[in-house]
Amino acid sequence: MTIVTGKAAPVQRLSKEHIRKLILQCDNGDAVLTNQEIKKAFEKLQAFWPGYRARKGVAAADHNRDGLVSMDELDDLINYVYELGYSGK
Ligand SMILES: [Ca+2]
Repeated sequence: MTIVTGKAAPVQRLSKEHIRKLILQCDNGDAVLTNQEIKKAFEKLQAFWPGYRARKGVAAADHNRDGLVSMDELDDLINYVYELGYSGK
């Protein structure tokens, strides 16, 4: 079996710093991210399924299982978004 390694031309991937700013823009100021706020961030990223991505993102980052992403959990949410490889516009 031949493994195809050819890849499309690299696109400008969003940096983690950019993702952090974008996510924090969606926070209502209480420094805790709800599913709705994270969904808004994915809408900004033009995700195909923002609601689905928000649920997965919360699941990946919500270590204390309160259904919210607090600032000490934010890095894991950023890593989740980063691994999806969104590109800038
Ligand atoms: Ca949490």
